[in-house]
Amino acid sequence: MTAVDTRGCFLSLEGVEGVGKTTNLKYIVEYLSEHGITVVQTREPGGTLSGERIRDLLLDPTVDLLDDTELLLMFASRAELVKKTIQPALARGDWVVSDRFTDASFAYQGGGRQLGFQRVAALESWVLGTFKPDTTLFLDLPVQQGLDRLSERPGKDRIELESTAFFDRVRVAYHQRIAEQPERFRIIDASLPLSDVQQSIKAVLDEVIRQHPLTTRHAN
Ligand code: T5A
Repeated sequence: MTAVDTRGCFLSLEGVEGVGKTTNLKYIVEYLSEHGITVVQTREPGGTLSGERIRDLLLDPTVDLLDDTELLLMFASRAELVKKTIQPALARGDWVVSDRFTDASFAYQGGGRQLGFQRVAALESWVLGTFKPDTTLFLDLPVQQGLDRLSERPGKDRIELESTAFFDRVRVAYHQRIAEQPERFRIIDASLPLSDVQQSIKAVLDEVIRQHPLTTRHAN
């Protein structure tokens, strides 16, 4: 007898600061729910009780961290999230949508902090094995436009205090990841008006829904 794969689907959202991930995460969760899909929404760093404490430490502008410490804490938060939330949800047949995942470590610590991809890949292999999102939506926007969108927001976290050159390296590193794993990524032009961005996201979601016909659906 052929085994039936009822595993849910894991989507991640990536991009440099202010590209609209949080705004569009809400849209994604609503769209999938309207299609009868049970969705677990999460974020990185964070998403678990311990992970949210690690997030507070990572983003606190008064805390000075070594780059290695920052990378290790990202993976500590990720280990908790994957084992306690993401993998159990997928095993139930639920979908998981995460505001950032491991690609952010490649982009921010590997690229932005210039630790290199190899060191991040070693931790990825140790903590996650081969586990990765099924599909990653990369919201792409010139760095300065993203930073401008955040300019009205009061206060900056520890990473938002970085220079434009840092975020330029982050964006380049994301594009390097996309070039290495093109089958997993969908690039969304985040410079367009929100309604157009959401049309592009909807097209990706429709494609992914078609690819996962066996996912358990709830009645609306
Ligand atoms: N990090 C994370 C690492 O360094 N390594 C890692 O491994 C991981 C996982 C997380 C920080 O941690 C770093 C990356 C980050 O620096 P965070 O608070 O989650 O911190 O930061 P961000 O993920 O960057 O979240 P932001 O809230 O800053 O940006 P978003 O979520 O991308 O943007 P959003 O949705 O809040 O939108 C920003 C503004 O733009 C408007 C929105 O209304 C909002 O005002 N907007 C648009 N305006 C015009 N046109 C559109 N299309 C728009 N879309 C949104």
